[in-house]
Amino acid sequence: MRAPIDTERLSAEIEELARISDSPYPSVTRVLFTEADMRARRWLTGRMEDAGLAVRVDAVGNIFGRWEGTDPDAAAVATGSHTDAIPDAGRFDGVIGVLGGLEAIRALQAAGVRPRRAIELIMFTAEEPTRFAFGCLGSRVLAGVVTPERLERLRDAEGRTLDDARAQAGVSGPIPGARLAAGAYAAFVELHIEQGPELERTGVPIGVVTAIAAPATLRVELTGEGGHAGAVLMPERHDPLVAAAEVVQAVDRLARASGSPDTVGTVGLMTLEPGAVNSIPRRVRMDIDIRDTDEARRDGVLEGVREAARAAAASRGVGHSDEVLNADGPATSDPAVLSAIEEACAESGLTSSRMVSRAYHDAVFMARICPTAMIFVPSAGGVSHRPDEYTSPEEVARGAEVLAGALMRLSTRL
Ligand code: HGY
Ligand code: MN
Ligand code: MN
Repeated sequence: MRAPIDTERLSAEIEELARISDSPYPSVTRVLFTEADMRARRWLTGRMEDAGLAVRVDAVGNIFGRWEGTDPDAAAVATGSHTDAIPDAGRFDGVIGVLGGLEAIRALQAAGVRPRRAIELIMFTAEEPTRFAFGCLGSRVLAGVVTPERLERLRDAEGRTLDDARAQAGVSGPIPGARLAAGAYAAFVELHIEQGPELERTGVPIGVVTAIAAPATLRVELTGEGGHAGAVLMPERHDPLVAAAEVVQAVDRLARASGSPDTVGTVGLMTLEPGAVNSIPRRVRMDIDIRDTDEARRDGVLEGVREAARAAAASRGVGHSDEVLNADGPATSDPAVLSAIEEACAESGLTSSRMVSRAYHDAVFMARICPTAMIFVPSAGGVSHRPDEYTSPEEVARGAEVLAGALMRLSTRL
């Protein structure tokens, strides 16, 4: 049974949500609990309610829309993704997993399906690390893999805590209470854009994700005396930005030298103080993203970067501190969920190919608590985290159709 996806409605919703943003269309910026994020959350809640879903919000702001099944004692099947977006990003990342999941549920409803297991649509809080330099915040809490102490240490750029942000958003309750009980879900499937070039290059419409690369974030702080850019002569200088430049080079060099193309290293965020053209920097803070499909290899590069930063600081006579903000294992998909996805592809007459995800997703942490897998659809030019990110309405609809097929199978099987 192929569920009838309403391609126009789904595309119109993606375009409508894209305009709830702190940057002008087609750029999307939607950071945790900002006014744009809150508007998007209200808009989505309305769409979930219009579809007859029972909506709840947990203590960290994850939003759940539940379609009851015929067996109230059976563990639900879940799907979902995120609607938050890093600054100046695209309109499909995360969004197609939330709106595609909503459309899959509506299509199953329209087809007269009565799932045995309830189906829950989840919009996860803060999949992006933008506000608190800690990605997948909502799914980590659901999986119970983050300690209260770690959450208490989170600070945003203005020094506000997660509790400050929750209060600002009207989200309350004890966060440990949001942790899902073991067996809360029978399965989880996430639809997402590939954010890479593989599917477009091969002309395959659906990717079936077998594993998700292991992400890590290292924060390095370098400090120096600073001083007047004209008055302090070069031999007297201890400039942390010059040391930071050596760290940036080390990240690139060590990632390229790992022996595998699956290792990536990026310095995506750097702040310096005081930030005046005629003042020698006093403090530099760098957040460094290091990933690999192989966790041990990732950790080898991570330690190499830490050592390179210590050496650069010593050679430049500047202060050094670092913190591993997160170092997560890779996720492996569940065979039964992979089969449900591939059966749905076959039923829809769509070819598919198995692949790994180089981006991380909430599925990384859902895989800790239930059988999980992902469905990818192509990204034009492999582009993502840019306003020109693009996936056509037909490609998104194919992903939603396969998702509907997989959810139907998973929600009716024992
Ligand atoms: O960075 C990632 O892989 C994801 O897009 N947050
Ligand atoms: Mn992203
Ligand atoms: Mn994403």
